[in-house]
Parts: sequence; C-alpha cells; structure tokens
Amino acid sequence: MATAREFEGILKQADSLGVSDEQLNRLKSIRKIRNEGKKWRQQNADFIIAGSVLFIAFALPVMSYYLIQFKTRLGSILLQRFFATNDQYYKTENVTKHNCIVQSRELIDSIRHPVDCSRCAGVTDVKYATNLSHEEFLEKYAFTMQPLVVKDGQINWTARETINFGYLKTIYTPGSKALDMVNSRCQFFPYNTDIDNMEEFFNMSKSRLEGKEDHWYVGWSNCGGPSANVLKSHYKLPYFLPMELDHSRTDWIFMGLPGYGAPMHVDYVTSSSWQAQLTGYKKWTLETPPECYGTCQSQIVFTVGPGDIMVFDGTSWFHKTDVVGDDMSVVIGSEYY
Ligand SMILES: O=C(O)CCC(=O)C(=O)O
Ligand SMILES: [Fe+2]
Repeated sequence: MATAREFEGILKQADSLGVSDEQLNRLKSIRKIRNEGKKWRQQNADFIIAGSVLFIAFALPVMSYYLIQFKTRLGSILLQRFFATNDQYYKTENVTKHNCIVQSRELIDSIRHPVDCSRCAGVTDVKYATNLSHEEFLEKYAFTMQPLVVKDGQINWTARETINFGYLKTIYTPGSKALDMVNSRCQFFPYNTDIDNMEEFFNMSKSRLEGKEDHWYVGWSNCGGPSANVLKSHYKLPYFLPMELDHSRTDWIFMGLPGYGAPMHVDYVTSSSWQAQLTGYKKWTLETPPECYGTCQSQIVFTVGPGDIMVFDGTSWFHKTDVVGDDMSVVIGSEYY
C-alpha cells in the first residue's frame, strides 16, 4: 500500500503530466485512497481533540510554572510563597543565591502573609518546660505563637559533645558532596562576616575561629544531603515532638562568636521550628509583627543555654539573635509540621 508521501508524489506527477484533479478523481483507486484518508481523520478526531485539551490543561501550565519559577527571581519567590512546601524556609534554591533578599526585612515583610493577631494576643513571655508530653506540646505549643524552651530536651543526645567546628570540618571536606550541596543547592548565610562560602568558612585560621581576628556568625542548611545522616546520629527528634510532625529532612546549623548573631527577620517557611542550643548562650529577641502592634506584646526577650531546645513560630514573630557570654554558640535545628 502507498504511504501518504508516495500518494502525494503520485498526485504531483499526475499534475505535471497535465492530468487534472477532476480526471484523477474518476479513478476508483484514487477515490478509495482519498476516502480512507478522510476516514482516518474522522476516526481519530476524538484523539486529536483529547490530545489538544490535555496539552492545554497540563503541559501549558507546567511549562509556564517552570518558566516563572526558574527563570524569574520574583516569580520564584511568589510561587514558593504560594505553594510553600517541605524544607522551604526563607530557604529555597533561588533565594540561596541571593542572600540579601532573606536579610531584607522589608522585602520579606511585603510578601509574607499577615498574622492572625489572636494567635499572639495572650502571649507575654517565653514558657519553660521539662518532662513535656506529646499531648501538652500539641495542645499548648506546637501550632501556637507561644515560644517555649524545653530544659531537658537533649537528654541522651551526643550532639553537645560531638558537633563543633572541628567535627563539622570533617564532614564538609573540600570536594565532598556535602560541601558541594550546601554551596549549590542548600543555603549558606554569612551574617556577620566577610566569609562568602563554606570552603572559606572551614578554612579560617585558628585565631579567627577563636575570635582574635575578624568577627563571624554564619548559618547553613544541609537540605537532607549526605551530612544529614551523619548529624542525625548525634541527635534525635526532640522527645516532646510526635513523630507525625517530623517531615523535614533539612537540618539548620547556626554558629558564631559572642557579640554577633542573626539580624531581625521573619522566617520564610510554612511552619514552626525547634532549635537545640549545643554550646554557648544566645539571646533571642522576638518582635510582634506590625499588624499586631497594640494587640500583642511588642517584644519578648530570653536567653537559651547548652542543653535547651527552643521552639517558636519564626514565620510569625520577627526575631534576631545575639550570642552572649564567652563561648562560641553552636546550634542545630529543624522545622516540624
Ligand atoms: O540561630 C540563629 O542565630 C538564628 C536562627 C533563626 O533565625 C531561626 O532558626 O529561624
Ligand atoms: Fe529565623
């Protein structure tokens, strides 16, 4: 049987020999082939329509999402805010590469959801707890704006004795996947320092590390990379957190010298987080979101020390930290929801 292309060739040849279309149509075999072509289009019309509908319904939105998400920075921020999912803090791939965005309170302020002020209306100070049950945690703290410090949260962990600058340096070695991931896909925040990236951070001199030279305060996420399992062997899900709330594979580490800390900001994530103070003392200053001035306590200040786990809703409270005392502060934390 002739293919469509061969048939077209035959028609062209007939034309060049001066045979008209009308004459050709008198041939039964030509009429038959033409009818079959028509029939094919009629039989497959449903498929053609369904294919076009599917393309418009799925492929077009996916392609547009991709273009907005990955090709424009503002699009990326707005979409992530809209579809905020696991492991997104003010922590997302594209925001990573533009640290100034996350440190600008004004810009974050302009894209965050306003807080329902009834959530902070009765909150006047941090609460302290020990021996906290899942039920009490869920009822009073997990999804409220009440900040909490659990004093016995790190019992049976080895993190305090293990996780320090020297140990972290053995995980994030030059050329390692762990280091590469933080640099390329996770986030590194050089808050109070001229240090630009993790290599530089782990290469600093002993005297700088000890605070005898330039200052430094940094934070980073491992976004579930190879370092996550190593670090997880030194801490557990805090005992008061029900397992069902443990969805984040990302650990956050913040460390730095006395006198420094993270500037005032609000977290760009969907949920609250916990943070375990491994070494050093850190002062937290929480400030009410502007829409709740007059309704909520304007400022809550408290200090955490080694062994404490603090829990708070950093997506609603503006917050900043300052390392106090004489020791370097090292913390590890994560989100839950
Ligand atoms: O630990 C710090 O210095 C800042 C941490 C922070 O901002 C957070 O966990 O949301
Ligand atoms: Fe934060």
